[in-house]
Amino acid sequence: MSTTQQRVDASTIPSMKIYDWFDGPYPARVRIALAEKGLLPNVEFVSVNLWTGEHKEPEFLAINYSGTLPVLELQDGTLIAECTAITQYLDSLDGHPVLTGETPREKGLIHMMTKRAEIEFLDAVSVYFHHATPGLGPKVELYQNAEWGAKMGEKAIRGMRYFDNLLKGQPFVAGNTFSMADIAVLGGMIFASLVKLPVPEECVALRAWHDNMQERPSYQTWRALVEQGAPKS
Ligand code: GTS
Repeated sequence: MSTTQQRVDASTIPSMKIYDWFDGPYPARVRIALAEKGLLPNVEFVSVNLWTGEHKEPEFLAINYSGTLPVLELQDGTLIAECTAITQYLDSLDGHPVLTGETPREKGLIHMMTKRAEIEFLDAVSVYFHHATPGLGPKVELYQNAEWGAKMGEKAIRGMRYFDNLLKGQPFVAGNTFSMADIAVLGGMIFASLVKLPVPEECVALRAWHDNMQERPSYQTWRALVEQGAPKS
């Protein structure tokens, strides 16, 4: 990827709102992308409390039909949900680093690997959390299927093994450059750690990649935001 491009000049980018929850793994993906691109100062975070089920209330469902976080709101009122879509939007604002690819080949690979990270790992951890554990509690978890949740826990572990194998042969999830796909797998690792789904000992390449990811300033910025704790309501 080109290294000649400059970081986004944040002062030229209009302010945005992001509805999220401070330590959520999906919200983490967007917060890390924002930190990578130096855009955190442009964002006002609006807290939606997952634990009290605020995201399932009619007011929030009017913002995002899917009742999930995060959601980006632009100054003209446009609402963009889905981490990949939000990251794509942020990346299209210009600048460096590019997270979603520059060449057609990079864009295709990053899209594929991001989707794969979701299907094989992150979303599976999420289903495990909502079905095989108490999840967000009885007010939010109106239907639970523990057997399905356990299956998805197994799927997530298989996903970890898949990414471990992949990372034996390349430094980043979509090849030689850090991208949105790395952030998606990182989201899986963040969620797995929260729900105590252990990364198999033998996944040495995945663990080494994870160590590298945790050294990135964007990850550390995200962690610092989490450590500030839940926003006062
Ligand atoms: N496909 C969506 C995306 O990529 O944005 C999934 C978003 C998602 O599941 N977000 C979680 C959520 O809203 C937030 S967190 O679990 O990471 O904190 N979950 C609430 C629920 O009830 O499913």
